[in-house]
Amino acid sequence: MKLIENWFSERYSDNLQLSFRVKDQLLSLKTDFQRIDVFDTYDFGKLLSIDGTVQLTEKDEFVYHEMISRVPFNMMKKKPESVLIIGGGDGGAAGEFLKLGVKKIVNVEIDGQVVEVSRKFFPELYSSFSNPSVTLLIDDGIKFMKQNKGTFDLIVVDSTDPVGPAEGLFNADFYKNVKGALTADGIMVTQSGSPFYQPKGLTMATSGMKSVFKNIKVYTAFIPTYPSGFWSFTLASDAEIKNYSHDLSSGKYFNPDVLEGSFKLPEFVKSLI
Ligand code: AG3
Repeated sequence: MKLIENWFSERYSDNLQLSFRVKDQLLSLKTDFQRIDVFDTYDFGKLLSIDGTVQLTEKDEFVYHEMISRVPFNMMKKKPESVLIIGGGDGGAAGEFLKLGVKKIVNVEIDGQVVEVSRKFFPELYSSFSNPSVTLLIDDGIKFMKQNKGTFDLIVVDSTDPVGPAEGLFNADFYKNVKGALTADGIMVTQSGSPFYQPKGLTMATSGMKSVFKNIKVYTAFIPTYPSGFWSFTLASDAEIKNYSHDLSSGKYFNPDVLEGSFKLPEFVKSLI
Protein backbone atom coordinates (compact mmCIF):
# COMPACT_ATOMS: atom_id res chain seq x y z
CA MET A 1 0.00 0.00 0.00
CA LYS A 2 1.28 3.45 -0.95
CA LEU A 3 0.72 5.87 1.88
CA ILE A 4 2.31 9.03 0.58
CA GLU A 5 1.45 10.88 -2.60
CA ASN A 6 3.98 13.24 -4.11
CA TRP A 7 3.07 16.47 -5.85
CA PHE A 8 4.99 19.24 -7.59
CA SER A 9 3.29 22.63 -7.54
CA GLU A 10 4.01 25.83 -9.38
CA ARG A 11 2.89 28.76 -7.27
CA TYR A 12 1.11 31.50 -9.22
CA SER A 13 0.37 33.63 -6.19
CA ASP A 14 0.06 33.19 -2.45
CA ASN A 15 -3.40 31.85 -3.05
CA LEU A 16 -3.13 29.77 -6.18
CA GLN A 17 -1.01 26.97 -7.57
CA LEU A 18 -1.07 24.26 -10.22
CA SER A 19 -0.11 20.82 -8.92
CA PHE A 20 1.09 17.74 -10.78
CA ARG A 21 1.03 14.36 -9.10
CA VAL A 22 4.48 12.87 -9.61
CA LYS A 23 5.77 9.33 -9.74
CA ASP A 24 9.28 10.42 -8.92
CA GLN A 25 11.68 13.31 -8.70
CA LEU A 26 14.43 12.56 -11.20
CA LEU A 27 16.76 15.47 -10.49
CA SER A 28 17.23 18.52 -8.32
CA LEU A 29 20.16 20.78 -8.97
CA LYS A 30 21.32 24.23 -7.99
CA THR A 31 23.44 25.83 -10.72
CA ASP A 32 25.27 29.18 -10.76
CA PHE A 33 22.12 30.71 -12.24
CA GLN A 34 19.06 28.89 -11.02
CA ARG A 35 17.50 25.79 -9.55
CA ILE A 36 16.61 22.98 -11.94
CA ASP A 37 14.22 20.11 -11.16
CA VAL A 38 12.96 17.24 -13.28
CA PHE A 39 9.88 15.27 -12.29
CA ASP A 40 8.21 12.24 -13.76
CA THR A 41 4.54 13.23 -13.67
CA TYR A 42 1.48 11.04 -14.13
CA ASP A 43 -0.33 13.14 -16.72
CA PHE A 44 2.37 15.09 -18.58
CA GLY A 45 5.38 12.78 -18.69
CA LYS A 46 8.71 14.29 -17.70
CA LEU A 47 8.54 17.91 -16.55
CA LEU A 48 11.40 20.42 -16.43
CA SER A 49 11.10 23.15 -13.84
CA ILE A 50 13.41 26.14 -13.34
CA ASP A 51 13.15 28.05 -10.07
CA GLY A 52 9.84 26.34 -9.43
CA THR A 53 8.26 27.33 -12.76
CA VAL A 54 7.27 24.85 -15.46
CA GLN A 55 9.49 25.18 -18.53
CA LEU A 56 8.30 22.19 -20.48
CA THR A 57 6.65 18.83 -20.23
CA GLU A 58 6.94 15.95 -22.66
CA LYS A 59 3.24 16.09 -23.37
CA ASP A 60 2.69 19.74 -24.27
CA GLU A 61 6.11 21.17 -25.24
CA PHE A 62 5.06 20.96 -28.89
CA VAL A 63 2.68 23.90 -28.50
CA TYR A 64 5.29 26.34 -27.22
CA HIS A 65 8.07 25.19 -29.54
CA GLU A 66 5.96 25.20 -32.69
CA MET A 67 4.47 28.59 -31.89
CA ILE A 68 7.75 30.32 -31.03
CA SER A 69 9.28 29.16 -34.33
CA ARG A 70 6.65 28.70 -37.06
CA VAL A 71 4.80 31.93 -36.41
CA PRO A 72 7.80 34.28 -36.77
CA PHE A 73 9.10 32.14 -39.66
CA ASN A 74 5.95 32.93 -41.65
CA MET A 75 5.38 36.50 -40.50
CA MET A 76 8.67 37.90 -41.78
CA LYS A 77 9.21 39.33 -45.21
CA LYS A 78 12.28 37.35 -46.10
CA LYS A 79 12.31 33.60 -45.59
CA PRO A 80 14.88 33.33 -42.77
CA GLU A 81 18.23 31.73 -43.49
CA SER A 82 19.89 32.40 -40.15
CA VAL A 83 18.27 32.12 -36.74
CA LEU A 84 19.61 33.06 -33.31
CA ILE A 85 17.98 31.55 -30.23
CA ILE A 86 18.65 33.12 -26.83
CA GLY A 87 17.91 30.63 -24.04
CA GLY A 88 16.38 27.45 -25.42
CA GLY A 89 18.96 25.22 -23.74
CA ASP A 90 16.61 22.24 -23.98
CA GLY A 91 16.93 22.21 -27.79
CA GLY A 92 13.19 22.31 -28.49
CA ALA A 93 13.13 25.58 -30.42
CA ALA A 94 16.22 24.68 -32.48
CA GLY A 95 14.53 21.40 -33.40
CA GLU A 96 11.56 23.21 -34.91
CA PHE A 97 13.81 25.41 -37.08
CA LEU A 98 15.56 22.28 -38.31
CA LYS A 99 12.17 20.91 -39.36
CA LEU A 100 11.62 24.16 -41.27
CA GLY A 101 14.88 23.58 -43.13
CA VAL A 102 16.95 26.41 -41.60
CA LYS A 103 20.64 25.72 -42.17
CA LYS A 104 22.21 28.24 -39.82
CA ILE A 105 20.97 28.16 -36.24
CA VAL A 106 22.98 29.62 -33.37
CA ASN A 107 21.69 28.83 -29.87
CA VAL A 108 23.11 30.85 -26.98
CA GLU A 109 22.22 29.43 -23.57
CA ILE A 110 23.62 30.99 -20.40
CA ASP A 111 23.40 27.87 -18.23
CA GLY A 112 25.29 24.82 -19.51
CA GLN A 113 23.49 22.70 -16.92
CA VAL A 114 20.18 23.16 -18.73
CA VAL A 115 21.74 21.56 -21.79
CA GLU A 116 23.13 18.69 -19.70
CA VAL A 117 19.75 18.08 -18.12
CA SER A 118 18.13 18.01 -21.55
CA ARG A 119 20.77 15.56 -22.82
CA LYS A 120 19.90 13.23 -20.00
CA PHE A 121 16.14 13.57 -19.65
CA PHE A 122 14.83 15.03 -22.92
CA PRO A 123 17.03 13.35 -25.55
CA GLU A 124 14.57 14.01 -28.38
CA LEU A 125 14.78 17.77 -27.80
CA TYR A 126 18.51 17.69 -27.07
CA SER A 127 19.22 15.82 -30.33
CA SER A 128 18.93 19.05 -32.34
CA PHE A 129 22.29 20.11 -30.85
CA SER A 130 24.03 17.25 -32.63
CA ASN A 131 22.77 18.48 -36.01
CA PRO A 132 25.56 20.25 -37.96
CA SER A 133 23.21 23.17 -38.76
CA VAL A 134 23.07 24.07 -35.07
CA THR A 135 25.87 25.83 -33.16
CA LEU A 136 25.43 25.75 -29.40
CA LEU A 137 27.22 28.37 -27.33
CA ILE A 138 27.18 28.57 -23.55
CA ASP A 139 27.29 32.32 -23.10
CA ASP A 140 25.41 35.36 -21.87
CA GLY A 141 22.81 36.29 -24.50
CA ILE A 142 22.88 39.97 -23.59
CA LYS A 143 26.64 40.15 -24.13
CA PHE A 144 26.47 38.04 -27.30
CA MET A 145 23.86 40.36 -28.78
CA LYS A 146 26.11 43.39 -28.36
CA GLN A 147 28.95 41.66 -30.19
CA ASN A 148 27.01 40.62 -33.30
CA LYS A 149 25.89 43.19 -35.84
CA GLY A 150 23.58 42.61 -38.80
CA THR A 151 23.99 38.85 -38.62
CA PHE A 152 20.64 37.13 -38.08
CA ASP A 153 17.34 37.17 -39.99
CA LEU A 154 15.34 35.99 -37.01
CA ILE A 155 16.11 36.28 -33.29
CA VAL A 156 14.14 34.20 -30.79
CA VAL A 157 14.09 34.90 -27.06
CA ASP A 158 13.17 31.58 -25.44
CA SER A 159 13.73 32.59 -21.84
CA THR A 160 12.26 32.03 -18.42
CA ASP A 161 9.57 34.41 -17.10
CA PRO A 162 9.67 38.11 -17.95
CA VAL A 163 9.50 38.85 -14.26
CA GLY A 164 12.52 37.35 -12.48
CA PRO A 165 16.11 36.55 -13.48
CA ALA A 166 15.41 36.99 -17.23
CA GLU A 167 14.11 40.53 -16.76
CA GLY A 168 17.14 41.92 -18.61
CA LEU A 169 15.78 40.32 -21.79
CA PHE A 170 12.62 42.44 -21.63
CA ASN A 171 13.72 46.05 -21.93
CA ALA A 172 14.49 48.65 -24.58
CA ASP A 173 18.27 48.45 -24.10
CA PHE A 174 18.26 44.77 -24.92
CA TYR A 175 15.87 45.26 -27.85
CA LYS A 176 18.19 47.91 -29.30
CA ASN A 177 20.98 45.35 -29.35
CA VAL A 178 18.63 42.77 -30.88
CA LYS A 179 17.82 45.22 -33.64
CA GLY A 180 21.53 45.78 -34.21
CA ALA A 181 22.11 42.03 -34.54
CA LEU A 182 19.28 41.61 -37.09
CA THR A 183 19.66 41.84 -40.85
CA ALA A 184 17.51 44.41 -42.71
CA ASP A 185 13.84 43.32 -42.56
CA GLY A 186 14.74 40.85 -39.80
CA ILE A 187 12.28 40.01 -37.04
CA MET A 188 12.44 39.11 -33.36
CA VAL A 189 10.09 37.12 -31.20
CA THR A 190 9.95 36.75 -27.46
CA GLN A 191 7.78 34.70 -25.19
CA SER A 192 5.98 37.41 -23.21
CA GLY A 193 4.26 35.57 -20.40
CA SER A 194 0.70 35.02 -19.27
CA PRO A 195 -1.44 38.08 -20.10
CA PHE A 196 -3.65 37.13 -17.17
CA TYR A 197 -1.14 36.44 -14.38
CA GLN A 198 1.86 38.40 -15.65
CA PRO A 199 0.44 41.45 -17.45
CA LYS A 200 3.58 43.36 -16.44
CA GLY A 201 5.70 41.01 -18.55
CA LEU A 202 3.63 41.60 -21.65
CA THR A 203 3.56 45.34 -21.04
CA MET A 204 7.34 45.46 -20.55
CA ALA A 205 7.94 43.52 -23.77
CA THR A 206 5.54 45.51 -25.93
CA SER A 207 6.45 48.96 -24.63
CA GLY A 208 10.18 48.20 -24.90
CA MET A 209 9.81 46.87 -28.44
CA LYS A 210 7.62 49.77 -29.56
CA SER A 211 10.34 52.22 -28.59
CA VAL A 212 12.86 50.40 -30.82
CA PHE A 213 11.00 48.80 -33.74
CA LYS A 214 8.48 50.22 -36.22
CA ASN A 215 6.04 47.32 -35.88
CA ILE A 216 5.02 44.92 -33.17
CA LYS A 217 2.38 42.18 -33.02
CA VAL A 218 1.20 40.00 -30.15
CA TYR A 219 -0.14 36.48 -30.57
CA THR A 220 -1.24 33.81 -28.13
CA ALA A 221 -1.35 30.05 -27.73
CA PHE A 222 -2.95 27.51 -25.43
CA ILE A 223 -0.24 25.89 -23.29
CA PRO A 224 -1.95 23.72 -20.63
CA THR A 225 0.94 23.59 -18.15
CA TYR A 226 1.79 27.33 -18.07
CA PRO A 227 -0.01 29.79 -15.75
CA SER A 228 -3.64 30.18 -16.90
CA GLY A 229 -2.90 28.02 -19.97
CA PHE A 230 -3.12 31.18 -22.06
CA TRP A 231 0.27 32.40 -23.22
CA SER A 232 1.57 35.38 -25.19
CA PHE A 233 4.39 35.92 -27.65
CA THR A 234 5.45 39.23 -29.18
CA LEU A 235 6.98 39.91 -32.61
CA ALA A 236 8.89 43.05 -33.56
CA SER A 237 10.37 44.22 -36.85
CA ASP A 238 11.01 47.34 -38.92
CA ALA A 239 9.46 45.52 -41.88
CA GLU A 240 5.73 44.90 -42.16
CA ILE A 241 4.65 41.94 -40.03
CA LYS A 242 2.10 39.85 -41.94
CA ASN A 243 1.56 36.34 -43.20
CA TYR A 244 4.06 35.76 -46.02
CA SER A 245 3.23 32.01 -46.05
CA HIS A 246 6.79 30.70 -46.30
CA ASP A 247 5.83 27.32 -44.88
CA LEU A 248 2.30 26.68 -43.68
CA SER A 249 2.57 22.93 -43.26
CA SER A 250 0.83 21.71 -40.13
CA GLY A 251 2.57 20.56 -36.97
CA LYS A 252 0.75 19.13 -33.95
CA TYR A 253 -0.60 22.54 -32.91
CA PHE A 254 0.32 24.90 -35.72
CA ASN A 255 -1.72 25.08 -38.92
CA PRO A 256 -2.76 27.96 -41.22
CA ASP A 257 -5.96 28.64 -39.20
CA VAL A 258 -4.02 28.76 -35.94
CA LEU A 259 -1.53 31.17 -37.51
CA GLU A 260 -4.33 33.60 -38.42
CA GLY A 261 -6.34 33.04 -35.24
CA SER A 262 -3.45 33.45 -32.84
CA PHE A 263 -3.36 37.19 -33.65
CA LYS A 264 -7.02 37.72 -32.68
CA LEU A 265 -6.76 39.11 -29.17
CA PRO A 266 -9.27 39.39 -26.33
CA GLU A 267 -10.07 42.94 -25.26
CA PHE A 268 -8.20 42.72 -21.95
CA VAL A 269 -5.04 41.72 -23.82
CA LYS A 270 -5.45 44.52 -26.38
CA SER A 271 -5.69 47.02 -23.59
CA LEU A 272 -2.29 45.91 -22.25
CA ILE A 273 -0.40 46.60 -25.46
N1 AG3 B 1 10.51 29.01 -21.59
C1 AG3 B 1 9.36 29.79 -21.16
C2 AG3 B 1 8.71 29.21 -19.94
C3 AG3 B 1 7.94 30.19 -19.14
C4 AG3 B 1 7.02 29.46 -18.26
N2 AG3 B 1 6.62 30.22 -17.13
C5 AG3 B 1 6.01 29.70 -16.05
N3 AG3 B 1 5.74 28.43 -15.98
N4 AG3 B 1 5.72 30.48 -15.05
C6 AG3 B 1 10.25 27.71 -22.02
C7 AG3 B 1 11.48 26.96 -22.35
C8 AG3 B 1 11.19 25.90 -23.35
N5 AG3 B 1 12.18 25.88 -24.37
